[in-house]
Amino acid sequence: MSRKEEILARLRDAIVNLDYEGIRDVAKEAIEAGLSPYEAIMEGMAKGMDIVGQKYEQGEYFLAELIMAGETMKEGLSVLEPYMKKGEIKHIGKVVIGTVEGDLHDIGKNIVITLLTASGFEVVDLGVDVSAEKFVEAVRKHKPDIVAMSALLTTTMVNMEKVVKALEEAGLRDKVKIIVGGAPLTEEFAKQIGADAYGRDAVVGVEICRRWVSEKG
Ligand code: B1M
Repeated sequence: MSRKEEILARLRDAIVNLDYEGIRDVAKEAIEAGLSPYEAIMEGMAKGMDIVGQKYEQGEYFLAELIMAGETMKEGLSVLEPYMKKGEIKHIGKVVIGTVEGDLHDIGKNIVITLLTASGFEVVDLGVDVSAEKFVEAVRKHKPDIVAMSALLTTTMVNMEKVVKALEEAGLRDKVKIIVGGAPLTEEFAKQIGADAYGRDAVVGVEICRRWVSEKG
């Protein structure tokens, strides 16, 4: 196993083992060893989150462990995020983003925000449990190029369609591109609800957003 693989495995394990105290040191080590913060997040910590989800499904972990895993991930991110920020940034576009109504998961959304910001986007974060009305209000107020939505529950992903419909009813649908993301989603689902794209992960999502603003010119 290479040094890089070893550190990625330790980042993954820190999440799986809910090592809130230890993850900061592993994250620092990752940076010192020359790993990019992106790969530390996507190839290390996010892989650990998948395993935590499986353990929860299998009844080995419970809600308390999910909460602790979330907090451990945030702790690791707090070390890595400063290395992703650029100095003076000229904004290339504006994104309004939120986790949809009924859904409190925000780790994936926050990673997307970090990557968008690092890529030069101005981001308006509406937070979690965001209603269709709030999305519409934010589009009116901030006039973004892109609306991004996140959902982690099969019971809340349906609320994404409500946002698309509400934007249509408000006459704002053709003013923005819409991208959706989150573990239970698929490309097909995104098409079905009338979104313009599905972000399989944060990196792909941000690439799509970059392409859209560069096409716009
Ligand atoms: Co929850 N939870 N949870 N949870 N939780 C899941 C989602 C679940 C799959 C676990 C499981 O059963 N295996 C399951 C959903 C089952 C289902 O719907 N079919 C579940 C459940 C059931 C629940 C509760 C109902 C549990 C309960 O109360 N009994 C409850 C619901 C609360 C609510 O929202 N109303 C709940 C609560 C929680 C916590 C609060 C404890 C905590 C969240 C903490 C937080 O977010 N601040 C939590 C956690 C941590 C998880 C798991 C373990 C991890 C989620 C995560 O952060 N993943 C999760 C299992 C899993 O997903 N494997 C689970 C890491 C993150 C980086 O990935 O968010 O997918 P993700 O984001 C990715 C991509 O999807 C994409 O980019 C990100 C980075 O690559 N992406 C976008 C996301 N949004 C995007 C937007 C874009 C582009 C890309 O636009 C540009």
